[in-house]
Amino acid sequence: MIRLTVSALVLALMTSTSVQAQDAVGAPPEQTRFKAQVYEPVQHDAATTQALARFNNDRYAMFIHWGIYAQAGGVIRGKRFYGASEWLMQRSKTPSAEYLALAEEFNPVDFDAKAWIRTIKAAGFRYVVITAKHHDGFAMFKSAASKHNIVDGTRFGRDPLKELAEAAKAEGVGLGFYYSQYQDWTEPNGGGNDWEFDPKKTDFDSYFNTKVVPQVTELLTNYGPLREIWFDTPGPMAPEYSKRLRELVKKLQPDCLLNSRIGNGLGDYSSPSDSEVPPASLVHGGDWESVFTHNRSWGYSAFDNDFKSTDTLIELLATSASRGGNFMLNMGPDGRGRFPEGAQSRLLKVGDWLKVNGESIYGTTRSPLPQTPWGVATQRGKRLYLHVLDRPADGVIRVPGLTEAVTKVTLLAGGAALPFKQGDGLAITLPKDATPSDDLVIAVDTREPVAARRDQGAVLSPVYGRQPLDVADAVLSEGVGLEAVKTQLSVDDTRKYYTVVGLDDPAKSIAWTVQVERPGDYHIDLQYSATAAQAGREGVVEMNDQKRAFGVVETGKIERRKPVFLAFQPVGILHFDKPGRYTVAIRPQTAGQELFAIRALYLTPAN
Ligand code: H79
Repeated sequence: MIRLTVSALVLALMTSTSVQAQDAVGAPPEQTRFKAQVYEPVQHDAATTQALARFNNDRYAMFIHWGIYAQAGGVIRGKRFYGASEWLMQRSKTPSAEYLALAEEFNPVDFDAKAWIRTIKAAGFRYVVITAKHHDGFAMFKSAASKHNIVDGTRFGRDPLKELAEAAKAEGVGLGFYYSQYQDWTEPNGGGNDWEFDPKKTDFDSYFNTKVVPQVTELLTNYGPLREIWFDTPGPMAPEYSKRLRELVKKLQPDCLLNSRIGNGLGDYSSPSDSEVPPASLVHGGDWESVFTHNRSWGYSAFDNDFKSTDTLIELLATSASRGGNFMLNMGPDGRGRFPEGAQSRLLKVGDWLKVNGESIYGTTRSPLPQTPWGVATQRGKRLYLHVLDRPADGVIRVPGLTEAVTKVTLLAGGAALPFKQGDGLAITLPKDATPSDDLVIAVDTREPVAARRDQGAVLSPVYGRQPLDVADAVLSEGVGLEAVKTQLSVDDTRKYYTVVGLDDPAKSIAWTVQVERPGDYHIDLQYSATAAQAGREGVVEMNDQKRAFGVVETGKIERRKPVFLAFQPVGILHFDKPGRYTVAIRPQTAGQELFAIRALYLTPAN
């Protein structure tokens, strides 16, 4: 099971999936670091506020990437392109006429809207967002604005979005559409196709008026009420276009939500980077929806069966909910209109888990607790849900500092009461026969709602392994700032993590509070990257009067679209002589260069 804190990111460096949309178009090619986004509550009009209440109640959504790229499945002219199959045309620099020939073969005779919606419902998804038009410009719906649409341009001749809208409505599943509003590779005036069209001659205004406006109007007029329009890659699109799009959508359907990728700060809710759940410490409220794809491609890829396990999906869902956000999971149906078996079987298992444990996800609010080593929490009034993702060796789940009177503790699955003690916090004993692979959910009922205590610091205990302290969770002294870095995992797959800038003087530091459960020793390891100029810089890890000095080694530069190499450097041992709260800090020993680009400090029991 992958923890979503830093340990997951470490694993992700070698294994995982995704791409970052915001900088797909428009970001300077040399940019390697990005502003860290903070999630804050925002004021909205009444219709939007109401729609967001439902959005936050839903928590779990299905994302579907389906287009004529599914027919190719990642292969063109006999050559395989790894990763995002919906980018096939761009990756292979195929001219429009040749790419659009895929439409002549595309005939998804196995498409069955009712069966799709049945699966979506059984899998526990509350709404579904499907690609109406991706960057390739081919519309998966009947459109008068472009002949490149599934009804007029394929022998299939049906409108799958219409059929899906009807089936979704009948089953009470919400519907939304993905629409690529800037990139359109088969339109000479659309964005993104520099292999065929001269960007200097692109008349974006004409494209916007003759295709985007009419198609978005069709989508909001012909398919009933929509939950959201999911725009993507605004690139360099001017604010007036985002504004016009927003006004158009809200005029036609005032309660249709818009994601932040409409561009220019005009969305109703935030879309973090593709495949990112924001760090808990950066979420101060607000509305957001994380998107992940089940394997490594968003569209169907014939040679990608790397589907995330059921446990990982539940963990992503629970972690998003614990931070107050939605989890939208993508899958790419194939050229015949079938959900890949490897995806479907796992999705249905998540659905089975939700049938028993859905109460801990739907309609919950974010965790009031600080980082806990056993997993994450969600809340509903006077009930707290503890998602046990990593079972402690001694089978005791501790919630330090929980002072509200606990009336009852039960296992959500089956409802068995669990023994607990309340003193200095809450300690719950897990049943011995619990299956290790389950995401066990424990319901804790309290007399008063558990109050927010997110700043109490991470828990250190010898019953857990290594405890990551992420820089996103650190207290930064004045002059030190948080930034995001992207590391390339594979050809088209990046992962975001955080680092700090400005750590260049002994007066500056980054620090974490930790809550020590039992006295003991902990090994320190530092995870960072450093350039040749930073090699040999000296720093110190401090805790009270214990100081552990270290020297920095070179790992290499952070370069766009390349893997970032990270040192994992042992520094020494810290001794905590009694239970309680401690501050662990890092500072440079001398003024000069930045010390390093640190990502996390790890503390590992060292008895
Ligand atoms: O729709 C899915 C992606 O196709 C879309 N967002 C999700 C939801 C997306 N658009 N842009 N990006 C993701 C980021 C693009 C990254 C790129 Fe590349 C890196 C473009 C060119 C280099 C990856 C690798 C895609 C083509 C090659």
